[in-house]
Amino acid sequence: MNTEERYIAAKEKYAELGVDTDEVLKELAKVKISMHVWQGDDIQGFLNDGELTGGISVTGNHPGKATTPEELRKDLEKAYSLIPGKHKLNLHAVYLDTNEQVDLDEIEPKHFEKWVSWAKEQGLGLDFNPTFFSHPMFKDGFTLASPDKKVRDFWIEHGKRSRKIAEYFGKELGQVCVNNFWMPDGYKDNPIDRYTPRKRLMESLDEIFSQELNKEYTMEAVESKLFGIGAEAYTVGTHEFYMGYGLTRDKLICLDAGHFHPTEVVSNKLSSLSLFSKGILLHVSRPVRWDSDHVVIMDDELQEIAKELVRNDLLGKTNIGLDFFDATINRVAAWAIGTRNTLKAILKAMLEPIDYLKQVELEGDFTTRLAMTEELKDFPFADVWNYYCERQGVPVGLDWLKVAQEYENDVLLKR
Ligand code: RNT
Ligand code: ZN
Repeated sequence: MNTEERYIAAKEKYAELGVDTDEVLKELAKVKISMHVWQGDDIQGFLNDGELTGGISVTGNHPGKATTPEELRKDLEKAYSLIPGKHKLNLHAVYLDTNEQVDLDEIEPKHFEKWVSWAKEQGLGLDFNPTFFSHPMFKDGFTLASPDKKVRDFWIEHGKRSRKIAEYFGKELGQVCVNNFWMPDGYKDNPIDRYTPRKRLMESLDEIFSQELNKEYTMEAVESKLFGIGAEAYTVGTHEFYMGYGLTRDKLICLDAGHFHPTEVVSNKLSSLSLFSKGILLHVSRPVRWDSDHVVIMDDELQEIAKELVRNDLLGKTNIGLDFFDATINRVAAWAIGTRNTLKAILKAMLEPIDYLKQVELEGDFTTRLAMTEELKDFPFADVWNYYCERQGVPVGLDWLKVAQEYENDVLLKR
């Protein structure tokens, strides 16, 4: 049987449950994933060749890493060619593309013009992140919450400038640019004063956000974290801090799947958060024992996140971003695996007879609920996925790996 014949058989099987696979594929085509630029070069960027510092680290040295914006864009094009649908790219401030020598407190939209024209050419949207790490002004583990006003002012200026760039992206590309704020501020060991740094962070953020920007162009998100390398005992921007901050300041809350206690899951937070927040930003990641940012695989939590988004009709108010970085494998393949898995999990969630399952739950028929959700695990969702890939003109099944390997031999290994 070819891909289409398999699809037709799968379509019949899902139709028995009342699920219309053609409709599902139309819905899936509307889902945009914001693919993160930083998987392409291990969060190096082009501002300096400094070491990665500030609560994040990348391990591995697979050959062929992009070292110029041109190389990185070529790699991204290859990755997008392996992923069905039209998506977004998530940039970080250190990925500026300019010959000018500018520091983070001097960046302007013009330093990102080349990314914008490339995004237009590729039909991609853009998201953005100010970079509050890997910089000499990251002093004693602090940026916006620093006790030193000079340090705070440097980063406040950077934050303000990042907003202008995000606004420019949104205006140019005709789709909202989500600008996400994460900073690693914290102490390695137990602090005496947990309160004052948080107050400083709140005040710094308020200053950054003091100017109103057009929400059709850009929206801001704030990302919490339980701990980071070097900030194990105390991280200023915890979940509670940003729940309070985001909800009172009309910001999106960013939930990174790796930023919580090891048995705490973001999937269980989405329904609550959605009752109170205007929108959500997800950093889909995979923590292995800690915030390790492994490539996203089709594990239980990924499927649970997808089910929450689909069952609760949250796709419209959720911005789905990815956040992982593995330098031990082909970086283009890493993008392809993580992004395809995220889409595939959403498809799988869309293929459930949701109304029926909600009904049996309401009626207290927990036996049917369990029997059916278990049986659904064996349904032929991969046949639907493969057909979707074929229709979208991207490789079916494992065929994408050959393309990535050829690219590695022809391009990456020659760098
Ligand atoms: C770090 C945060 C943050 C970064 C990116 C590069 O723990 O998850 O989102 O990964 O800003
Ligand atoms: Zn993140």
